[in-house]
Order: sequence, then C-alpha cells, then structure tokens
Amino acid sequence: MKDLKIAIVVSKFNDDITSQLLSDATNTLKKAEILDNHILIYHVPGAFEIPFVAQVVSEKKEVDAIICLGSVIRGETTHYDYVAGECARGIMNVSLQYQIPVIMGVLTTENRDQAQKRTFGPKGQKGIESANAALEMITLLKKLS
Ligand code: INI
Repeated sequence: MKDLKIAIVVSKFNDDITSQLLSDATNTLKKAEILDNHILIYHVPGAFEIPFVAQVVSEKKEVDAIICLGSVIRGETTHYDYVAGECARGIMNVSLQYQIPVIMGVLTTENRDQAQKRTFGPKGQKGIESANAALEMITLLKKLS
C-alpha cells in the first residue's frame, strides 16, 4: 500500500458534513498504510465542480484512484437535481474515460438529517466506505491487468 497515491476531491458546500467525510476517508487511508504525502486533497466550492477537478487530476496520471466527497441536499428548487445529477454523471465519465477508479462519495439526500446519518452513522459512514471502495478497486484493477 505504501506505493499507492490517492487523490481526494472534496466540496466545501455543506462543510459540516464534508469535513467529516474528509477526515474519515483520510484516516481510513492512513490506517491502510497510505503515506501522508501520497494523499492529495483538493477542495472545490460545491459538488458541481467535483468532476472537473477529478478530470484534471486524472489527466496527470499520477494517482491510483480518486475519491470524490460531497453532500448535495435537496432544497425547494430543482437546483438539487442538476447538481446531484451532473456530479454523478461527471464522476462516471471521468472514471470510464481515464480508466481509473473514481469513487462516488457524494451523498445525495432529501434533507440534512439523512446526510448526517450517512456520515456519522447509524446509516453508514460514507467517508470510510469511500476510502475502502477506492482500495478495493485498486486491488481489483491490479488483478485484472
Ligand atoms: N453544492 C453542493 O455541494 N451541495 C448542495 O446541496 C448544493 N445546493 O443545494 O445548491 C450545491 N450547490 C452549489 C453547486 O455545487 C456549485 O458550487 C455552484 O452552483 C457553483 O457552480
């Protein structure tokens, strides 16, 4: 694991949620013996900006996986649908185009309570799950190549 490099692209919007996702993801990677200076963290304003930065990072071909972290909470407008939909689509596009695991650690929830339960428990801990998904995908890719 010591030779692996992993990028994390994390949005600042709903920072009470995303800062926890980030600390859980980085701690999980460190527990898996990923070196501190092999975890590259990029902050973006909101989930909508995540795919662009993930694409720029992918183009450099310097990391083994990218973990995208964010929290999109449905408000009273259709803005949610655009932000959540385009974020998910963009993440998948980058993964397929550059053949690199790009993990969808972006919560899309009806309300803040749901987001909190999927971040802090008991309905999950998305930061930990996302880091583990990245490690699992890297291992799988090594087997396939
Ligand atoms: N960005 C989020 O990450 N989560 C949200 O819930 C959200 N809502 O609800 O509006 C959100 N909007 C900002 C968006 O991601 C962009 O940063 C903004 O539109 C500028 O492009």
